[in-house]
Amino acid sequence: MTSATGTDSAPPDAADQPRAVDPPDQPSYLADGHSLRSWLGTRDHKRIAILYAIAITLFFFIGGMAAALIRFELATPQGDLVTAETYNKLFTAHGVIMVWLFLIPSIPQVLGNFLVPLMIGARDLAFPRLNLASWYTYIAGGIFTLGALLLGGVDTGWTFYTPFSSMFSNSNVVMALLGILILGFSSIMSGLNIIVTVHTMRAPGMSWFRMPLFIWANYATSIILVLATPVLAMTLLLVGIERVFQVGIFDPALGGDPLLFQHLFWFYSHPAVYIMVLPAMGVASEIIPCFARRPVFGYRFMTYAILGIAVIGFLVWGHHMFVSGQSVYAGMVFSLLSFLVAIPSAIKVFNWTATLYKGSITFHAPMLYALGFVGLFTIGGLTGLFLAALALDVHLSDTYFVVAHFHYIMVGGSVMAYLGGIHFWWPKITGRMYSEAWGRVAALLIFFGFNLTFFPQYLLGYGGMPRRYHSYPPEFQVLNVLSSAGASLLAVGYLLPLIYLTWSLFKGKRAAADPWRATGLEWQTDSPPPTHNFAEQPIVTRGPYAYTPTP
Ligand code: HEM
Ligand SMILES: [Cu+2]
Repeated sequence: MTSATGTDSAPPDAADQPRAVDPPDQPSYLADGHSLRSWLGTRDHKRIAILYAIAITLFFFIGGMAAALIRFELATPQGDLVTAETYNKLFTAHGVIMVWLFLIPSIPQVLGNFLVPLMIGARDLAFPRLNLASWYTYIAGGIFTLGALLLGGVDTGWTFYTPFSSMFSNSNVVMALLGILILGFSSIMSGLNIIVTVHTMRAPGMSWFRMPLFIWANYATSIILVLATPVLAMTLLLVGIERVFQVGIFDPALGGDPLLFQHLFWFYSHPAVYIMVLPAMGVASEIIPCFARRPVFGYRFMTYAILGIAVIGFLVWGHHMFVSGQSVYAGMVFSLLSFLVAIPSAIKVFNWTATLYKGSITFHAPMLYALGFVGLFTIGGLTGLFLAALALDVHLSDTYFVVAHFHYIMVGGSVMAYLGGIHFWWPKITGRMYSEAWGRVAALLIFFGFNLTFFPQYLLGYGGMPRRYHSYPPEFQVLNVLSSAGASLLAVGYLLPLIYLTWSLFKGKRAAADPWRATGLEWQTDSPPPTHNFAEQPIVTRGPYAYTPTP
């Protein structure tokens, strides 16, 4: 391996003193064709990552608009802005878009697609055409799903509980189910691609335990994607069949079993929450060592924890059904198993913290996001334990407490990490530096706005405010107003990166190959990388995270 090793004791200082940039000897992937065709027909994983980035950003802001309307409605106790029915359609649109069109593809399809080959020293993913097919499938599913949500709407919630969804709802359920079904195929294609790539395309010397944790995280996520998504596809298909052909599957009036739906749905959807958070953990594991100038504490344990989460995550789905009427004994087992899944998560939090210990920490924008991720994920995880306690969940189930719990993990955790990763790898992806000052302002604003939005929701839920209603008793108004105010700040916080990152594309300083003095393979090629990633095949001679602290 070349250079990079010599400089790793210096703190990252890219924003303050950019290093000289050597002229690249090969044209970058961005310069390799400028026509629309060269983008829409590309097989380059880096370009496909950008196609994904554009699409998910669009969906993120559409989903965000639904959230804004929800928070406007909840600023007053009366249901005065929209009707109850429209409100149902709004939270369904918000949930469906954010889960399937944004969170599931976000880190794996954008950062994973771009970085997995670079980080393991490969020229591309194993199946470049499948990669492009996955993007087109995603777009087709996205158009279908969005069409269902906007043309008439869907009022079932993102969970599509039967028999309401299969027999009683008068909304666009079948079209939405088909859209999500198509999106599932995209997930499976990409999952397979990553699995085969990690198995077969690693550079010489890159043994399993020399792989960066981001690769481990994406690998484990891909296994979940491939194993769990077919269950969702089948379940949605069954709902559609019951709805269209009146075959009794879930509706008790036709001889079906509504709990069967909940079992099948959560058998996918609990593992799916780890699809959303494992890649985020991978991002944090790259950023924290770099800005603490310390190797990850307990690398092996981190890999075992990732695998542990992926496996145990398949065994806890029944914790979503404590009040559904499932047997108490099943509930006890699911409660115990849910506590178990917290152990590997806690190991990770402990190890990130221990990585910081005695490090030379600098608070650049990516690090602010990564630290925000750790804190908010921890709060989300701990409140998950409240919910996993059988008796407590009887009180908290279907309240705002649950809403706060999963937003702390999925928004405080995954979205923070996604933004952290975008900031960390932005110089590599685009070849440009963004304004560090604005980066820090946005990270702090998002952190503050996030907490103001969602912390009051824990209190509301604990006080008994149920989720999914468009009006509420007046005593809940103060906390709801705080939450809506926080949401406004958060919206500004999310718009800021859109502005200064776009600006940097045209006016930002040119980025060096390794502006943060990071040690991963992806930093050893140009910024932005040439089409085939590396001028010569990298040979790996050491583990990841060869950082040493500055005295
Ligand atoms: C320490 C690990 C975790 C535990 C013990 C845990 C526990 C729980 C429990 C018991 C519920 C059901 C509450 C109810 O409906 O009454 C729940 C809901 C939920 N959790 Fe977690 N959770 C954990 C981690 C996560 C993670 C990592 C995510 C996402 C990335 C997540 C996302 C969700 C979502 C989306 C829901 C609500 C789904 C809905 O009803 O719409 N959880 N959690
Ligand atoms: Cu769960």
